[in-house]
Amino acid sequence: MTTLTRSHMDVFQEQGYVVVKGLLSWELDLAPVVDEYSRLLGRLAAKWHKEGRLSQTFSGLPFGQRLTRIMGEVPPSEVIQHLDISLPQSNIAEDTPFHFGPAVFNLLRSPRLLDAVEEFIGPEILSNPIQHVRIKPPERLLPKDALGNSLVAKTSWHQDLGVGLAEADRSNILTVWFPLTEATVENGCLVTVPGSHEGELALHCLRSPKQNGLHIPDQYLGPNQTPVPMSPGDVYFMHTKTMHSSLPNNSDTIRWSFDIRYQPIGHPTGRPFFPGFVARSRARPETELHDAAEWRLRWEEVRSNLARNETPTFRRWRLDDPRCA
Ligand SMILES: O=C(O)CCC(=O)C(=O)O
Ligand SMILES: [Fe+2]
Repeated sequence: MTTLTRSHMDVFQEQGYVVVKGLLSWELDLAPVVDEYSRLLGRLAAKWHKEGRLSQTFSGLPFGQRLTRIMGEVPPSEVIQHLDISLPQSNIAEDTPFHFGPAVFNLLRSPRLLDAVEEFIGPEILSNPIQHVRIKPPERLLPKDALGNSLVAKTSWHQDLGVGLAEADRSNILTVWFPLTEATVENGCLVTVPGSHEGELALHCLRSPKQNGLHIPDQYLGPNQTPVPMSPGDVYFMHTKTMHSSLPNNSDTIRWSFDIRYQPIGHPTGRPFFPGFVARSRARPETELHDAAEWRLRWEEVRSNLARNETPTFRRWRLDDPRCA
């Protein structure tokens, strides 16, 4: 059973993205993840308070306010790495934090999500390892050095194809984005250029050697930049070449989203050093991963390998491209 219609598919083909309203269940898909993150934040607050890094644990506050207060004392880029569902792209150590919890794993395997994904890419579905949680406090409260981090601040214009390695240029990777809070123009919803998936991969420039902030220079962006406000339960499906960004959070509360990706099994993922998993296979159901602990273990193994060896590059763009000057 799926709630996708022919017209959703038509919109996706024409615009390069489509929003399916109310696809996810709050009770079954999202609430368990909110609970899991609330417990995680409680553990982190207790630890940092004990270490003298937090003035208090902020335990009486709701999740968003608690996180915002914590990010006021512990650097936001450090806090978000404890919550993210990926490793960073550089400086990976044995103890680099991340979050691979069972509620997130269940969300990645949600039958409501996978039924819809199957409509786009077919029944042999790999969970691509390019995946993030983004929890953005009001941007005015962020320290300057966190403004380039798109996990906590706005995201610059890009195509997801430009974020992975060129080996995945012909992979049919589907980006799936959904909010856990309202996503509005005020608090930093996505913005897209409808139809931009029909073009080529645009030039992406790097801001500085240190930063990872890829962006498409303004002159390559189309004129129809369209905000995409969404509510919890809604899911945005996007083509790899659709140009998109997100607005700054100018509200007083957090803006929380997940972005995950799926692709047909066997296509290159664009991040060969990170582990994907078979989320659904009608041909070989025995290859599906059903065990959250095993998922976490795979990432832990990759982390220790990458910590011991030189981190491979995830970048396909040259720092000194004269067109970026
Ligand atoms: O949520 C954001 O700020 C950006 C998300 C994004 O770029 C993506 O989902 O591909
Ligand atoms: Fe993106």
